[in-house]
Amino acid sequence: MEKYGYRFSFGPWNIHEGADPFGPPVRGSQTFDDKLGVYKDLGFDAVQFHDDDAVPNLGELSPAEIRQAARAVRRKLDDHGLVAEFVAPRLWEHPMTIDGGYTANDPKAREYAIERSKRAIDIMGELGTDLMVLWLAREGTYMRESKNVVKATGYLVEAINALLEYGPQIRIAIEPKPNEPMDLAYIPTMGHALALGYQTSDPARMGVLMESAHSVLAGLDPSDEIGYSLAFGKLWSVHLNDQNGLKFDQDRSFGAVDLRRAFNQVLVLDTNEFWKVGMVGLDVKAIRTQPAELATKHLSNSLWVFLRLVELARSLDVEAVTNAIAARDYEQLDWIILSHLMGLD
Ligand code: XUL
Ligand code: MN
Repeated sequence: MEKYGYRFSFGPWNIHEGADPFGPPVRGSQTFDDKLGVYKDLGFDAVQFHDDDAVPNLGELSPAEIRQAARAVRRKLDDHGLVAEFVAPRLWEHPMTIDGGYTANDPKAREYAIERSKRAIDIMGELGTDLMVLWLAREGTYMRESKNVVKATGYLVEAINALLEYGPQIRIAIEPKPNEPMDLAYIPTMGHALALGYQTSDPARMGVLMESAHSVLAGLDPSDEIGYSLAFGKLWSVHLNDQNGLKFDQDRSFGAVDLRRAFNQVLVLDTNEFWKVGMVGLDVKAIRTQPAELATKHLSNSLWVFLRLVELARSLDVEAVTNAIAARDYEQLDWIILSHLMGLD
């Protein structure tokens, strides 16, 4: 399989039992070891982790025991020829994070969130990755008057500064999302995430991860969100997927809803040589109707769509595009793109 220098990743949560807020699991669980076994077969190179994907019972373990457990996971990765791309502290399930982690009103909850994130940095060290992803899931409100946004923004900067100090080698990529699980999130877009990074004690170690579905939920164009962060040299990872309008976060297969929107994401990544900078993460979920034995097609389909769109990006008639732009004939430009995607040129 020609991968054009790209490396691909996904997280164990992307092979999923199919539960949603309205119904129970519909497929059997696969163990972490089972999941590791399919990465290479599907064409993937790297694993994305939440802290407790690597060390499931981390709440009951000492820092030294957490490190030891993470070392065992590293050996499994080595055995499969895989690497860890990033670790993300899961700050949205524990009772201490009901009202948020870093921005909770309760100082004990804020302390919990920072301490737990430090354990995630320990795990990163053992797994051999310098990248932490922060999806700021509950950093926002259900009830706007319940928190003070100026204070909360300060808490976010303080928490990130504490992590940058604890892990002097780490880089942090913020993954913005405008809503879900919160009604309104504090860091909904790439612009918010970038600005927050520049307010921290070490902006050079602060970047972003763009997820297509999250951009669509924010009413924005994912390729513009990618391009904006690339312009600052800050796009360190992506979660490509697709999203049908302003609904729940669907995590559909890449390109499944809007192939042209997917093409434009690949075009901006590829023309800016993203393969030299970061991995292509596919944060996709199999739809609930898939049986367990067919619940990895969303991953392989997404990867193949990405690679085919790289080919289409590279075979685009650049001269025809340039001429159409020069003549301000954007209907012709429209046709060049559509006919290329349909294989008519
Ligand atoms: C949530 C989301 C998460 C993060 C990882 O919508 O995308 O899976 O990507 O914590
Ligand atoms: Mn994601």
